[in-house]
Amino acid sequence: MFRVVAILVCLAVGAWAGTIGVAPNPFEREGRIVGGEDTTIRAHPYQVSLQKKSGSHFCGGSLINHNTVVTAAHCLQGQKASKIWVRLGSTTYNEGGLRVAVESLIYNDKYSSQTLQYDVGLLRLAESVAETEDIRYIELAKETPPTGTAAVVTGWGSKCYFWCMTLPKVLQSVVVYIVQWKECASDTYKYGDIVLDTMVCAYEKKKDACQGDSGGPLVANNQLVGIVSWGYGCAQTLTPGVYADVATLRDWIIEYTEKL
Ligand code: 4AZ
Repeated sequence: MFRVVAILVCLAVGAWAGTIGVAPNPFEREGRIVGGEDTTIRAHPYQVSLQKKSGSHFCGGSLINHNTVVTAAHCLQGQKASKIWVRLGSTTYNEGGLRVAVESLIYNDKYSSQTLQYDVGLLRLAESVAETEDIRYIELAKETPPTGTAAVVTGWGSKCYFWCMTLPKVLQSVVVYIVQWKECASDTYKYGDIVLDTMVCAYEKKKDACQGDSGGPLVANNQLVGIVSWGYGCAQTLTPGVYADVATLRDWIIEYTEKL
């Protein structure tokens, strides 16, 4: 999500977020999760791409059972299920694997676009999807891992904050380290009290999630720990990526997976 500093950049580059990955542009460069490397869907088979009908990628997500994807509320606000497609089982967001329609969506009614609390939502797929080597359901973390735990964030989002206007076609991954919300809100980092208890941070110098990774998975010990949510820019010093905290939001996810 764009916040404060990000808003200025957003103004500077116009309606960039809306055209991410699709518009040809004069500053074209390869993009990816900041500081990451090419990976495969087989290494992260729970990762999905949320797409428009046109095939443009707009957010990530994680498959949690045969027909449910967890993503960020801010990826779903103002959207219609009938206008979203999900690509699963492909290293490249633009081809391969399965492309499935969405039957319904919901996001946490406590989600606030001001504070970004409760940034969690669900999609019900129009088809049931079986597990394969390239498609797997991921377990939800029951507890937030301790600060310092290694975690991996993946996605087809931007490689850098300025002048990275196209998205990588190949899935990117990067290792970052958990920072629990209270510590993330401490003077050690730059956010202060805007980091709240439904959030968990993850940090590593010069490595981060970025625009287009939103909604995607932060995974530790083979469990979904976080949902890419927001940050001040990407990979800036002492400004961790901020994620929706799956352990805190787990009861909501389980309840609404049934009600969806
Ligand atoms: C975004 O705008 C976004 N560096 C996602 C993640 C981060 C920043 C922005 C974290 O979707």
